[in-house]
Amino acid sequence: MTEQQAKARIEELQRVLTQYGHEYYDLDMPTVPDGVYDQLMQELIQLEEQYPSYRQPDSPTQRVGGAIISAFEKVAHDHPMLSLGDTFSQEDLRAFDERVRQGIGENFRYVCELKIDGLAISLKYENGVFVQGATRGNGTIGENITENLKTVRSVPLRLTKPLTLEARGECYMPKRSFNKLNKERAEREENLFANPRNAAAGSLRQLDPKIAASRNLSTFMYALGTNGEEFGLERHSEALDFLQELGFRSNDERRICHNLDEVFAYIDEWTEKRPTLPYEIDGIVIKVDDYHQQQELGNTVKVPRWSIAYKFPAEEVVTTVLDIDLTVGRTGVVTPTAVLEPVLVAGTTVQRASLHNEDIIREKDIRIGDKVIIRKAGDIIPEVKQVLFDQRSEESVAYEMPTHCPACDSELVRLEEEVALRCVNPQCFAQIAEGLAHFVSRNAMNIEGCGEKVVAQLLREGLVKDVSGLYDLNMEELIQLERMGEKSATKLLQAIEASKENSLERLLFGLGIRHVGSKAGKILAEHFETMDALMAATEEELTRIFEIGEKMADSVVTYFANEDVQLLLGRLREAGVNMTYTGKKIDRTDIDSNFNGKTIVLTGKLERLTRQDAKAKIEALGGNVTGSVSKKTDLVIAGAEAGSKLSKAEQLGIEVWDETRLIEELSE
Ligand code: 0OW
Repeated sequence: MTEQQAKARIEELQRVLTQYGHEYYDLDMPTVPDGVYDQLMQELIQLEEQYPSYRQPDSPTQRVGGAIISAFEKVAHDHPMLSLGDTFSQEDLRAFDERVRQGIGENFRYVCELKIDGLAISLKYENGVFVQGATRGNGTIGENITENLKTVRSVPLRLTKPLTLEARGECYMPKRSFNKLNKERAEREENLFANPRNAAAGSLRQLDPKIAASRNLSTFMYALGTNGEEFGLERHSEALDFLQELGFRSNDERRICHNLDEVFAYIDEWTEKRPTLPYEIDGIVIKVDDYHQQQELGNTVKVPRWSIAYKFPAEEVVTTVLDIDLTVGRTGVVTPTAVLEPVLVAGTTVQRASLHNEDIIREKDIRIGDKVIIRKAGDIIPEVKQVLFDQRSEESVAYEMPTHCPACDSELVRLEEEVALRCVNPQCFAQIAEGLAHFVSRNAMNIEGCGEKVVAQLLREGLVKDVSGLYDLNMEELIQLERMGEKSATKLLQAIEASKENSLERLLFGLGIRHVGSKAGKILAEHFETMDALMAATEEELTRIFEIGEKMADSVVTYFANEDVQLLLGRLREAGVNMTYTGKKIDRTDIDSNFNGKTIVLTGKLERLTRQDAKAKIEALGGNVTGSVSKKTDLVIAGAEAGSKLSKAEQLGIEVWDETRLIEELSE
């Protein structure tokens, strides 16, 4: 390919991938399969690496997320990023309004905006090109998070005009993305984010931009770094329009208000409509619109005098702790939960609130019978905020955590460095029941008609001892269960039979391997393709997979080393449960490359490519990188100090390339 051809190809790919990206991310209507998008992106990344002078700052490759960094550097803001004074009532707002009148008289107007519940950011542009993104930090010094913000699609990489300016706004996580993220974390038994604000902040503070890229963050911009005089702007409302013209997102719900009554009407309207928004807001921001009047009123060290925030009241209600329930999860963790007198909080009836662990109960001294304040201020999970001690009855006694499992009565243990209490009895009824319920659940083996009640009966009647027992069930046994007629029994048996055809990732997720959620299950299934290959995988091979960390690798190796697990898998295999990956392989037949359709193993140390890059490049050209050398392997790439895999390849007469040959072939 000549340089001219490369230049033309790069421009073509930048245009096409920008269009595909817009369809996928903004319109949610992709017109090409993911595989083709990925392959074209890999081609563009590679061509831009070879011809960096043609890499545009707004190339779609800049959205993917660059190298992992070790820490964020500090950056000083050109002008302090002020925060906002808070008000909580109409009375407070009247006082603010009075102060404004004293300062600038009667002839002014407000702009009201929704107060986005995210993280304040600063975006700097030179001649229209995005050059630096930063957090607000303490208002004077922030953190440089440019690489992470490049992956946020609503952050323009190039403005519609070649201007040099700073824009300020809020980066947030939409509710839908927040719920999806927490669901995935719950499956991996990772702790949940309490609210979208924490999730957005946590995402932007990741040192690996690829993680930020996966979190589907967005922005609403609401100010310029200066007061916009250099652009001839005279009021804040014009600045919001100006930002939109330049390519930023600013919130369309803003409204000009000529007096406090209009402000109160706006607040009432959005107090009502708040739950319908696709993002969290925690109040309303009121600003004097005219820039000169803002300057007349000025700022204190921390906050403007020309703007104020009205915060929605934190939803707090009082109710009674009727009992403290203990649930035993599928991994044996015993979680205390307060059973409450049902009460309405932020639009939902709350009857339970997790008490998390014994330390929390001690710290707040929560007892059965206590009157407590329940809180749900923007946080999704209601929590017991505090006990009303003055209403405590004389005979109430401190709550004692149980010493034995409420389900199987075996002694509870507290593993070192853990706060949680655990039941470690592998035969514990509650754990097996939870495990079985998980196995049949929708995202796992998807066996319909096998709800909690059926599971509990199957265990209690001794019809099932573990998940493989499902495949031995027959009609006679099932119809003796309560509320199980002939029809539902037949449907259940059909669902169990059908589940044998599931692709491997469903089985892996259903087995409930610690830290292996549905996403990790898919990654492992796609990579190893068969249960046997996965069972034989070493920790080193596992951690080489980009998304698999130490913790998960260790948990997988430990799991498959366990005798009982091997017996269980034997019974499942015996029952005819499918143990190979049958998910859709990305169709790459149209790629003309000598990697296409080949099974390739990477071994030893690569000097010029990282292993992830090599894997990505090979896969983009239709190759399939697996972890272990077998008769099925077509090619082994051996870097420095290659070990047993190289010798196995030589024994099996498999073609071996060194890294130089790989790079030559990749740049074909
Ligand atoms: N969160 C918001 C928001 C907004 C700034 C400008 C000068 C002082 C406050 O939606 N719509 N408008 C402003 O105006 N600030 C906002 O959020 C603030 C920024 C710093 C702390 C709050 O998040």
